[in-house]
Amino acid sequence: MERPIIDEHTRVLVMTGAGISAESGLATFRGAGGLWAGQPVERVATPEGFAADPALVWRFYSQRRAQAAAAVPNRAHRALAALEDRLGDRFLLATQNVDGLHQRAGSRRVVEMHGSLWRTRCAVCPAPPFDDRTPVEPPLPRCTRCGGLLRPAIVWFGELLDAADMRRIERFIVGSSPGRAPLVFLAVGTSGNVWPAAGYVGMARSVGAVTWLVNLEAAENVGAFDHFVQGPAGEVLARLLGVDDAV
Ligand code: BJW
Ligand code: ZN
Repeated sequence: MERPIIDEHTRVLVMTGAGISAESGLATFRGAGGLWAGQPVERVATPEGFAADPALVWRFYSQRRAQAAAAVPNRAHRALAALEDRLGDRFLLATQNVDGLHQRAGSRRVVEMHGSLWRTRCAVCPAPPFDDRTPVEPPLPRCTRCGGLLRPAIVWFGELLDAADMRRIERFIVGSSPGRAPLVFLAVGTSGNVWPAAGYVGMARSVGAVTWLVNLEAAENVGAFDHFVQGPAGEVLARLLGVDDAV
């Protein structure tokens, strides 16, 4: 079977989405049985939705906190942690996921592009986000600095991603150049629907990266990839990355 060529010069940028946590029992967003099936996403994944009904949004995220706390990392998370052990600073993992399962599998060079389920911040003032694992119920918690409502530290639709996070990903990409430090771009378990995440494959190609997609079905941006391996992330990554981890 064909595999990405990863030698002592190769740098690897991995982009993961909800599909990588599916084998840990966490629901993906889109499609039948997804988190958004039967629910308009604007109600729970936009600042306007939070302003309209903060208790509903907190209920949704409190359930997600409980589900993610009960989940354990799977083979796919572990395969990427093992790859990072091998590559060190030649590895970066950009995840759209907010569940923290990559870190629990041992990944350290992780950019959480869409924030984290495990942090809370003020919806009004720039008080720094803080670690928070508790489910939230009414009366909803308020900021000790300004009295505004607290909210999950998640990037919702229409909100800017953290500029430092984006710079870190872009620097990693431009740190490679054709013929010098070859770059492999590997996307796993993502629908390729949401920007800017869906656009990084194009940026990687522009510096000569070889691009791979591992997904259960063809992603929206599948045409931007050199290789598409269809299948469940755990099994496919173990094969592609040569990790012998059948547990
Ligand atoms: C498996 C599997 C298994 C299942 N193995 N695979 C440019 C063009 C067009 C629009 C825009 C644009 N730039 C910005 C926008 C607007 C917007 C956007 O992208 N809209 C699109 C929907 C069109 N983007 C934004 O608003 C972003 N902000 C921004 O760019 O600011 C500047 C700006 C603002 C406004 C206008 C213009 C510029 C912010 C995006 C934040 C997204 N946040 C969310 C919600 C977080 C809340 C939460 O976690 O609760 O993040 S959206 C949701 O989608 C979540 C996910 O991280 C994200 C991606 O989803 P993902 O991971 O792809 O999951 P699924 O469920 O869609 O797919 C799973 C896949 O796995 C499937 O394909 C399965 O087949 C597969 N699979 N089992 C392998 N076992
Ligand atoms: Zn505040």
